[in-house]
Amino acid sequence: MSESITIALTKGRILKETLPILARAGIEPLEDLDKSRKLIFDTTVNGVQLVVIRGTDVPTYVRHGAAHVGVVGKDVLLEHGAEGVYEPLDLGIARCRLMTAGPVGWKQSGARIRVATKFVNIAREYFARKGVHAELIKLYGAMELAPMMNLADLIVDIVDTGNTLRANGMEPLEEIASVSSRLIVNKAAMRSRYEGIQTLIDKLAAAVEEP
Ligand code: PRT
Ligand code: MG
Repeated sequence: MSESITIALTKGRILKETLPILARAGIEPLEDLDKSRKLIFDTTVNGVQLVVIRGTDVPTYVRHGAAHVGVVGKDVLLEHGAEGVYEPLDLGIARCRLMTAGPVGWKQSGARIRVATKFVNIAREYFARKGVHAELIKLYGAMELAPMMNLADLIVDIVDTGNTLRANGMEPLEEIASVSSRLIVNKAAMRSRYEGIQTLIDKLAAAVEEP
């Protein structure tokens, strides 16, 4: 590839599922990501670099062109916006659902409900669309604790198996969105590095199709 391409990866569970797809596309980090404290990695492909950062920072790096391409959960794109980036490929990994959840058997009594979540934008839009008057309480983690502590009536959170909810006396209620990880691309880079980036998209698309 003539021009370098920097790929911003979401650390954590998405990274674990992204690396095999990259490997099938012929891109492997030259060092073990888990054993290194570095954040930038060269790869087996000359000119292709990986950076490993928090999911919520991935759209920011890609929007500003600091990274040309990124891998991030759809939940992050829905919550923080996807301006300035294309979303050309669903990688089909880290699948889960954004849902409302509440204590088992919970029924709305008053006119308004209190909702604890880290997805305040998604939740605000969801309840507004339903015409439900919801007071949103922003949390940064352990949403399932909020109803038990009488901080909130409901939560909006990511659900996969439902085990976390069940372990805390809660049940999933309504699905807001189905989530998987997406490839995003900086809009200007898509033009200026068209060949390299389109080749990368094609290789990743083929790698996703592989069983
Ligand atoms: O560390 P940070 O604050 O950034 O977030 P995090 O710890 O939630 O990150 P991480 O590594 O878990 O990855 C988050 C991304 O993975 C999300 O943006 C989603 O796109 C995707 N993903 C897929 C999930 C899950 N599945 C998931 N199950 N993210 C979180 N969970 C959590 C959920 O928050 C809940 O606590 O797992 C619990 C529910 O799982 P079940 O199986 O008990 O229902
Ligand atoms: Mg984490």
